[in-house]
Amino acid sequence: MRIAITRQVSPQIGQCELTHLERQVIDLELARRQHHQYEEALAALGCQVHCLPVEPDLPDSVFVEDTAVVLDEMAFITRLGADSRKPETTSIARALEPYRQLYTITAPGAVDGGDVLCLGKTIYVGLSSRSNQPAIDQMMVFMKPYGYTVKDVRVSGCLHLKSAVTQVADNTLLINPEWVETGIFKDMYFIEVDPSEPYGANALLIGNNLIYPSSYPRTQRRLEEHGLSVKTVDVSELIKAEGAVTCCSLVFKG
Ligand code: CIR
Repeated sequence: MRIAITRQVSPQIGQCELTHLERQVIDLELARRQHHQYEEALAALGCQVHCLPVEPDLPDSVFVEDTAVVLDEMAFITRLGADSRKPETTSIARALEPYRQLYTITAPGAVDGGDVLCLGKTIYVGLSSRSNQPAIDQMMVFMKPYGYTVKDVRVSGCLHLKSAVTQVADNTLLINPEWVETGIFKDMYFIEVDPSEPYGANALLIGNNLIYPSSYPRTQRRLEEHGLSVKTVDVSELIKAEGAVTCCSLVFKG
């Protein structure tokens, strides 16, 4: 069984962290409806959705992906790069404890889960404004006994590694080559975002299906032309908070 941990949208989402986007008004009720539809899409694809209570004082707490990385054998709790987000991990550690042995990134390490792309036994970590080398060094120590290799990746122009590249099929990546170099990903086939949709590289793969924002129709067409099964969700309000689809859940085998 697949479990998806999510968290309700905070009433403070309008005060979220922003790095590459200008602040726009976020319609809270619409954001909540969209988030609920996202949860319904996860459930329709067979996930058991475990929605954590709202964190009223943590504007970005809907973006649970950044708080942990859950692998089949273990999980680690991140130390978030933005100070305003650091308290988000406490409740996530509690929620994950029943499922996995937990390790915790400590200072001076900092990493957001959005920077961690797991492809089989290779873990790619974006060196972004949120994630640093000391965190990568700690991850190497945690993960080596489980047979994982950790590789750092330079990203520029976007918030996280997974803003620039995500897995969309067994050996296929959806990528914005302006933000990350393709050469580091060995033996992978690439689908590039449509150049008019730079933010379109973030797709959430559940089994053989993709959850994908309806905001990027041209890239969506490219995915479908490759025979991929795409279920779209409207997450326009979460996009204004510099989020997308991977960032709103932690999905793992229960
Ligand atoms: C932030 O800047 O941290 C949030 N406003 C957006 C985080 C999105 N997370 C993700 O894509 N993994």
